[in-house]
Amino acid sequence: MQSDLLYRIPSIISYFLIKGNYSGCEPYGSGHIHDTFLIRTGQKEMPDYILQKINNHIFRDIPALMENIQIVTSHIRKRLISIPGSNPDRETLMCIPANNGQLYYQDSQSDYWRVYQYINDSYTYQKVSDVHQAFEAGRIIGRFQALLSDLDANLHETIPGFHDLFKREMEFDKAVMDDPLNRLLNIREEYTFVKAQCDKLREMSDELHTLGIPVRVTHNDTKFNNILFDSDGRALCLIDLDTVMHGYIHYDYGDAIRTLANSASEDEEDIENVHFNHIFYEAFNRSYLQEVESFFTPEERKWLPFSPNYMTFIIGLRFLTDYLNGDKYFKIHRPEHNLKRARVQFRLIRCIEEYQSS
Ligand code: ADP
Ligand code: GN1
Ligand code: MG
Repeated sequence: MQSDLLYRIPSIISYFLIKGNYSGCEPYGSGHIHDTFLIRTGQKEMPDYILQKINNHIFRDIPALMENIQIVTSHIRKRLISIPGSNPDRETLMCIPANNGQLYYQDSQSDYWRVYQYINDSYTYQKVSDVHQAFEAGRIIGRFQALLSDLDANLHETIPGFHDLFKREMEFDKAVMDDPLNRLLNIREEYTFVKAQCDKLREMSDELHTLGIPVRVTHNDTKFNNILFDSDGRALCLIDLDTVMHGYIHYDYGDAIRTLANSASEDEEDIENVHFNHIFYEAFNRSYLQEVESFFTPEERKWLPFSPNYMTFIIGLRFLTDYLNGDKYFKIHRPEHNLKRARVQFRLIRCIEEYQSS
């Protein structure tokens, strides 16, 4: 798929206001959603760029999506400028406009494209390798929320009900009813697990909505590989801002723990390798809680410890629903990939529960 796109890139990139000349490109990263390319200018003094073909089956309103990203990155940039020692060019994404002034370009095949300045000397990881990385992840996610805690803006809901348990359960129930590929017979155990978890997590979900917990600006996709690190192991910023919208801080906290305290990767084949790494969890908490101290409320604290269970379940349920529906949402690389991804998440929930009751 990406090789079909490669030949279109020199023409696409010519519509964006990049500095320097295009000298080559290559597929980049391992996201599940977009097609991402690194664009090289080949000139030392000129930046490189990230070009993305935006998945517009998932994100239906691209102007609204890009408007959210622009609002959020401009606000972060403004805040960073007043913080001594910060480097706004490396600590938030920078959108590069197209030559018609818009932050995206729609080509003759109706595909949407966008460009970010490439943050050089930066790295993403699928798995945490040491305590310092976990600590840095907590710091950068807490800092992201703190920097946005004073943003008063009406953001678009880029994916309605993204982390809504009720909606995700309904989607699962529909997939079970439709069962277009007769896969239901492969998920007997998972089905029972899903129904039991929905009953358990409903209380948290209801209370988030009724307890007066503040709705803030949240990232909503804080998996560990959406954090950019520099070569000294310092976290630079959160990337992948498509789902930045109004939400509860629990979503970001929970999604981060789901990925960084899993001793295996999301794509682990052998679920026996999935364990909850409480050392990484505790390191994350130390820095995260320090960063959010200035705005965090006691009501928010109440559900924080359970948000890893909630988010791990929501993502596992989405993988399982996608498996039943025929793998239409998440890119897969092998048969039963989404089923196996769901099993990893469900096993992780059991490990988290064991840790919590110990
Ligand atoms: P997806 O939604 O498909 O996960 P991302 O926006 O996370 O897409 O981008 C995919 C990968 O591209 C990231 O994991 C990261 O390695 C790289 N990346 C994205 N933006 C930048 C950037 N501005 N600078 C450096 N690397 C980037
Ligand atoms: C997707 O874009 P990416 O790969 O960071 C998904 C997240 C899931 C994640 C699971 C817009 O994230 O919600 O948690 O996969 N993003 C969207 O790996 O659905
Ligand atoms: Mg990503």
